[in-house]
Amino acid sequence: MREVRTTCAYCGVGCGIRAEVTGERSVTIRGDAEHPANFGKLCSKGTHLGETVGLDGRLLHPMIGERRAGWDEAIGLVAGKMRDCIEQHGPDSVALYVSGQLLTEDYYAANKLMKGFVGSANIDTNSRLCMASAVAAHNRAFGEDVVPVTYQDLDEADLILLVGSNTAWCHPVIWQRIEAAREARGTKIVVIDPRRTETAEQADLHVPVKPDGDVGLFNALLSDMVRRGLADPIPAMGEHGLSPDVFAALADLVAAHPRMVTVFSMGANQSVAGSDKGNAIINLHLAMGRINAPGMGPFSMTGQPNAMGGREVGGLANMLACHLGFSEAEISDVSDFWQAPRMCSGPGLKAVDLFRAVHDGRVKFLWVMATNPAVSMPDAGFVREALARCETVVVSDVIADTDTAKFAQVRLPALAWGEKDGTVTNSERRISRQRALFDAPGEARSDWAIIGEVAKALGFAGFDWTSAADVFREYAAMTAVSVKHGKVLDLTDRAGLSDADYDAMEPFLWGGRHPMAGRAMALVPVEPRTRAVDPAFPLRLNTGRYRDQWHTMTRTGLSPTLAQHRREPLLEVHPDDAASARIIDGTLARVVTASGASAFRVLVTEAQGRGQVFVPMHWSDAMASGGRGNLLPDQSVDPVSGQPGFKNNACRIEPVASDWRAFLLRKDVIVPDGLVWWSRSAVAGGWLYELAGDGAVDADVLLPAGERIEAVDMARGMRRLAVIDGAGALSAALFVTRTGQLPSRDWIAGQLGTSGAALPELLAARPSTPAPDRGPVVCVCHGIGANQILAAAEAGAGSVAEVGRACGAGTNCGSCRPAIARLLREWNADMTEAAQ
Ligand SMILES: Nc1nc2c(c(=O)[nH]1)N[C@H]1C(S)=C(S)[C@@H](COP(=O)(O)OP(=O)(O)OC[C@H]3O[C@@H](n4cnc5c(=O)[nH]c(N)nc54)[C@H](O)[C@@H]3O)O[C@H]1N2
Ligand SMILES: Nc1nc2c(c(=O)[nH]1)N[C@H]1C(S)=C(S)[C@@H](COP(=O)(O)OP(=O)(O)OC[C@H]3O[C@@H](n4cnc5c(=O)[nH]c(N)nc54)[C@H](O)[C@@H]3O)O[C@H]1N2
Ligand code: SF4
Ligand SMILES: [Mo]
Repeated sequence: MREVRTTCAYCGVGCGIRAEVTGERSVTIRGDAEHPANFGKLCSKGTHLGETVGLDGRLLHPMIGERRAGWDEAIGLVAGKMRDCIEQHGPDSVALYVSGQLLTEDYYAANKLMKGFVGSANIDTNSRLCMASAVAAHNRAFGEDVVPVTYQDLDEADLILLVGSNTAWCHPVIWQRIEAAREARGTKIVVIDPRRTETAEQADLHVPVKPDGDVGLFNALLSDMVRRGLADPIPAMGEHGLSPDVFAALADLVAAHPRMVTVFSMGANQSVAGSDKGNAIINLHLAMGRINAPGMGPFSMTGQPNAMGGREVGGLANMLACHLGFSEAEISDVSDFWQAPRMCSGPGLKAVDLFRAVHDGRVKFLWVMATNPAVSMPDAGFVREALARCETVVVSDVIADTDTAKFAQVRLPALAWGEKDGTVTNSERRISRQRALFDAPGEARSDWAIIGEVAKALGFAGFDWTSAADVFREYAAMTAVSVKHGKVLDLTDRAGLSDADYDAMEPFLWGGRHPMAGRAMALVPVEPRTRAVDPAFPLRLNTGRYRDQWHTMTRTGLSPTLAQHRREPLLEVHPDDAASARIIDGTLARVVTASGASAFRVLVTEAQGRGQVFVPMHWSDAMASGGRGNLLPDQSVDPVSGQPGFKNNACRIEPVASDWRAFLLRKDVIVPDGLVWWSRSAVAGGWLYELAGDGAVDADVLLPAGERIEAVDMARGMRRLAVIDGAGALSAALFVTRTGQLPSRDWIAGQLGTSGAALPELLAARPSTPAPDRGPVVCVCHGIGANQILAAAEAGAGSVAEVGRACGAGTNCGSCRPAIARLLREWNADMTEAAQ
């Protein structure tokens, strides 16, 4: 057994992990108590990382079409296609689309190749979909893309405004840190979000801003503070549309608490007014002098583990490396540093424009690294068309069959988390090491090394690094150029690190706690804008994330534990809107926009505002026939940042009918054909499929070969089939109903691959002496259901901590604590009602 200190694979909190390697591909994960980002805590995704390090579905060899190829051939082909394109159509016919899930070293290498050697800035990143608006706001206000606070300011704040952030689900360890501040110093928490999320439920005040109403709201707050004599007088056009009580409560809190941090995330950035939202927030802090001191400042939180690192090394098409822009002096200094033979001369295409250029043939060679644009780009149908038309698509990924990889002529196997080595920068500018736990599987290589090989095959000098440390030293040395141009980003003291120093490098902050102190900062006047309303699409479509899934599910989708939180993609809709569209909770419904349509399972909930619906972004062709959130948003972007407006699109909803519903358990992955709908989720030892179809049910197609037992339950309109293998174990089951309810899947899913149960039990989908129904799983770490939590409440547990002591729920990673709090609140409300 070996212990390795590394950093979590997922979000921008950047939690430190102590990984105990227990076998060839197995690992026990614990939080690193010494890491300043998390002090030992991890959320559900980090805690269950060990379930995603197996080799199932991995891309382990270079592939040309469906043929396995050697590295030399694959690199030769990629370099050859690139060279042909550059020679025949110029450097701008080549593009790279990269990702905040690359390490800084990978990102640095990709950016150097494109901007200094291919001679085009056509390299953009999925951070365009994520952080571009915050980057633009920082550049406009601070002259550099710098986050002016650290996590410690959250500990020391008296008021925290969370704008467009479902922190409890998407940055759970930050959420726990905020809750600790509330505990320690009574910090007030405000959530500004059109939806009543689990985060909003925990707040002191939920401000249900209308979609994209943030600029108006922050301008109105600023005017109110000027009126109170608390802010420098500047005219700011504001309008908020909130009830006067809610606005007054918010304004009073803001007025009363100078130590205020405003955290903003995708509800701010992913908007056609994203940059203006960022500046409206920063303006309030600047005008009130609430910046550059403990416990105060605007805080754009990053999403991906290395979104920040990518920004440092110039992953965005409109930046050079090291926070530099495209002035003549900057271009020439970067060119000198790289000894670049063919330096680009200006910004390249931003993601949405880049895929337009692929679509219309201006870009003929596209290399996609560590991102899945066929799923995650807006108007994904258009993006798929673009990929299908492109002459050469190269995909570097860790998974063999992503939706994007289907369009690739060449697939290159990259090292995954747990195998790769390098650095990431988190939301607070803290650089940490990711360290390898396992040997490289198959022929997989690190992304920087693959890029280096292609560069060398093209005859370029300056890519013969032999380790991640080599690349890091070069990047650190290059920050001398940013310093020369007056930037804060400065890693020059690390340029001479030895390999051993790099291996042992402890997490560190660049820029210190308040890097903007003493530097020039600017108010940027911004005004609210409105989008036109189309009567054919009367509802507003909002999209976002689930607590236990990561993006396009290529990795979290493999975890049976994480699947329990939400097994299917849901359309969340207010009861009034559901009633007008004749849509019933638990059935299927379609969301239709001008760009596309997709079907979801319906969840009717008052947490959703009237006139607004919400769907997740996670599901792909690999996981479901419907639930494809990204077929829906259009291509409109923020004019300054180029970031898509993912959170506010016009739509309508309509019911989806089917003759029958079913669930299917199998050990293997299938793609059921010709159904109205299907989706799959991981269970121990296999997959649980939810199905809906018309006409006859073809059990022979759905079930694998084997001894079959069957029962027909006329009373419930149900047909039940189980397949038993030679050893007597359950290898598949299919339960179909035309009119009634299907039984709970929990117990029977647990029987897959095991042989303990009697046949009548399998056909009943429950044991002969049923255990009490635990209800939907709330605590995934301990497998505790809602009914068990309610039982604890009934037995006297009055707080989340007491529930934990009674049944263990919420005592491991803590990601489910907001859900437990909600159950307790509902239970208390029911009791009060019953008593009246
Ligand atoms: N579990 C999980 N965690 C993740 C990720 C994941 O995939 N899964 N991804 C990571 C990444 S890359 C990112 S970028 C972050 C994203 O983290 P978040 O930004 O917290 O996540 P989202 O769910 O995209 O959106 C946040 C909220 O914005 C709200 N919103 C929508 N429109 C508006 C508006 O007009 N104004 C305001 N004020 N709010 C609005 C939505 O209702 C939603 O609740 O999460 C990171 N962490
Ligand atoms: N509707 C809607 N759409 C959205 C959003 C939204 O809120 N709403 N959010 C947007 C945001 S903020 C983001 S960040 C994007 C995320 O969208 P994507 O970047 O497309 O999402 P991922 O599924 O994380 O894709 C990462 C890919 O890289 C692979 N991978 C993992 N590690 C490595 C590695 O080390 N090397 C290589 N080469 N590959 C690797 C994974 O298998 C996976 O295929 O989605 C955006 N799309
Ligand atoms: S909050 Fe969760 S997903 Fe994010 S870095 Fe920490 S453990 Fe990983
Ligand atoms: Mo993101």
